[in-house]
Amino acid sequence: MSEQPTTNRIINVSNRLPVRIDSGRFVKSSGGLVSALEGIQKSGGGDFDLQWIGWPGGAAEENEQGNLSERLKSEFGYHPIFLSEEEIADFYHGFSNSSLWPLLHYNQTYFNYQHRWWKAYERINACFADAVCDAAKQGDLVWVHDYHLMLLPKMLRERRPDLRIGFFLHTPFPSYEIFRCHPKRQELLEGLLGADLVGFHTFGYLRHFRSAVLRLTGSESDVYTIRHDDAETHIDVFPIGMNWSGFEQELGSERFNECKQRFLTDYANKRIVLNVERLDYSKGIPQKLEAIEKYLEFNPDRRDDVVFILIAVPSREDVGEYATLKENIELAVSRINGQYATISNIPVHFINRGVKIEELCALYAISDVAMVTPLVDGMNLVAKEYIACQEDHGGVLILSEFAGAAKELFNAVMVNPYDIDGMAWAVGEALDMDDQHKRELMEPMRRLVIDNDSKWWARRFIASLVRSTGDATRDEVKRMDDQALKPFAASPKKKALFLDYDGTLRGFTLDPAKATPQPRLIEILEKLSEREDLDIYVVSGRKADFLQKHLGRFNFTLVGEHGYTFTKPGQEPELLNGDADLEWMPTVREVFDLYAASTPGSHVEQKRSALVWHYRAADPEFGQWKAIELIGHLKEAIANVPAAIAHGKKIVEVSSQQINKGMAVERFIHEHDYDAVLCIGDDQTDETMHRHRKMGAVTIKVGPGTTDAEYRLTGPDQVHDMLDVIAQLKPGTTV
Ligand code: ADQ
Repeated sequence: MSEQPTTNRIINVSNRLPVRIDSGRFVKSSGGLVSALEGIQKSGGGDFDLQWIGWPGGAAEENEQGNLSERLKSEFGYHPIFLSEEEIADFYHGFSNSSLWPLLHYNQTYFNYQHRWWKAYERINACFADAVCDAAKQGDLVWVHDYHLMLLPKMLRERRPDLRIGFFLHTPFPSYEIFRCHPKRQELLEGLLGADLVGFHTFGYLRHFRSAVLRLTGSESDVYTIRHDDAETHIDVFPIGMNWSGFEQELGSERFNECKQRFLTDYANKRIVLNVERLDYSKGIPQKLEAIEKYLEFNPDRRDDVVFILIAVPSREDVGEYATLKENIELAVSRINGQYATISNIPVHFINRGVKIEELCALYAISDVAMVTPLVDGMNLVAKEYIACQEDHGGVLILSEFAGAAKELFNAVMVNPYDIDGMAWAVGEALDMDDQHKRELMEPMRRLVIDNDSKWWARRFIASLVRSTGDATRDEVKRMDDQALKPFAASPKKKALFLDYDGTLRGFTLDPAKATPQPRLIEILEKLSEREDLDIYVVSGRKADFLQKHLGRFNFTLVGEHGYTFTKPGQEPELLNGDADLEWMPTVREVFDLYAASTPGSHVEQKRSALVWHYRAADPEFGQWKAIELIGHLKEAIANVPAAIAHGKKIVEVSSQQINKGMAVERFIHEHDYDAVLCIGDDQTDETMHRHRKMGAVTIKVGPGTTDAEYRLTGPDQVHDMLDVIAQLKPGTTV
């Protein structure tokens, strides 16, 4: 995993470059991301050099690509990814905009999927990975944007562990119930988990992401960190801001003033309700038009003086649903205008194209009300831009509760965009609000929007990325390496291996009974059991009969129930401490049975010296809550008895305090005069074995988490590799 960033270079990766090619000429766009990134670049007072990788739009002929690529690199420092017509259809219109976009915006009806699109999505993400790997130097920061590139973080992680990878999702992350519908849900999540840091606009999206990760990959998390395999992905909330420096400059320009004066004359004696958005089904335009219709129906006295300006920028016209939406909007607009136009006023001005920046600013500045009413929206910058432009004019913002911006713009008139009557009523409330009240509402929001602009957003994300390290195992615990095996290689005398089973020799399965040794492990164990200089102990929480059944054929001592039972090769099971006090068991059994009955998917396992409540097959979040509740319950029920409560991996276990793995290890070490000892285990119960580190044992923790062990391995696969090395060591040699 990535080390501390060693360079001050950022590779910014987004589907689109901020430039398009028009008849061989480059037309640069000054979108929000461009301005946001200025704040972190050396040229804008920041610390970083920036390179940008993305698609310049359109389909360039193959023979032109080399030349275009050279020019984009030399003129702008951009690395273009060219797409063919077919790739645009499958990757961009298909997978990205007809498959991902609808689900990310809670629209299952418009969700489409074709396997061909998925293959293109994989392929194009891999092209981006190639380009990043070519451009990135050792230790660079990479910032990946949005849903078009969800597989990229993992692809980069696999190829370039030295990079520090951040991902920001500009759309919502929907509830698990929606996200789970996607046929490639698992792959998409795993793709994102390759990042060191994943950012969202709101805490709600972050919460949904955590829940989807837990349910689809089993990886648990706390508020800011997801732990998976040998790594951690940090997650955090970074609400994007608007491009204040760009707007501030525009608001001070002559062309803006001219425009504003012109509009003030054009709309003299009118009240303006402004609507600006991409023509997208997530923006709730039909619902908004219904509300406008209702307002006009019930307010005949306002039909002469209220104008609803509806600017809808054409978007994704190659996707069928967008064409249908446009037709429906046109129909609704002509119906409303036909019904409610007067001789002196046409109520809805529908403009189906983008407007110039000075026109947009002038409209923001003079409009009495802005209606931002998406059905769902990652953030919505129009709301923030409108507020920023209210320099001397106390406008009112009507804002959908379902826009990410609603989490910040606390003084807006909030509406539910599905409540048509409520929206119509909000229009009246906003238009009739007195001036003093309007200013009181607007001013604090304006300060917030300007202070937290897009540059601030980019700085915060990058600062957080610099701090994030996806390496869960980077602490004082050393990575296990061949050097640590020296005692085993050097000594020809007797040595002992104490091996935990679940999570160490074998990965977890939903049904614990199915976690039996697999062929590679069996092969390695066979080799190990042939070594006469090794005594091998499997020290597990499992019952003696399970261990006997699956490992009894080897020449090992099988220690069960965390040390309560042990079976030497070819002998009958014995008890390590037959005098242990187990009187607490019936009380615990009663409590466990209660929780098993009230938690579907959980069950109780009765051992001779312990009781275990398993919840691996229960709903993960519900299981976790119940486990915490159960532990509280147990602490009261069995206070002052010699029993220990442990919250393990999807289990709660109560076992005798008079028995533990460490005691078992100690006994066997005393019985024999071992020249070297190695203990390895993954969970809390194994920590009692790791105490033998002080006595010179080589101690290894498997997976993330705090430990007393000296070394760490990431999971069972690495354990197998290490055991394989041990099995092949020639006694008395050096490693
Ligand atoms: P969008 O869905 O495109 O972005 P939004 O945040 O509103 O939505 O940004 C639109 C931008 O386009 C604004 O900066 C606006 O000024 C501009 N714009 C809109 N209509 C225009 C018009 N008619 N003429 C000129 N310019 C116009 C996605 C997510 C959002 C998220 C952003 C940023 O869907 O939820 O806020 O990314 O993360």
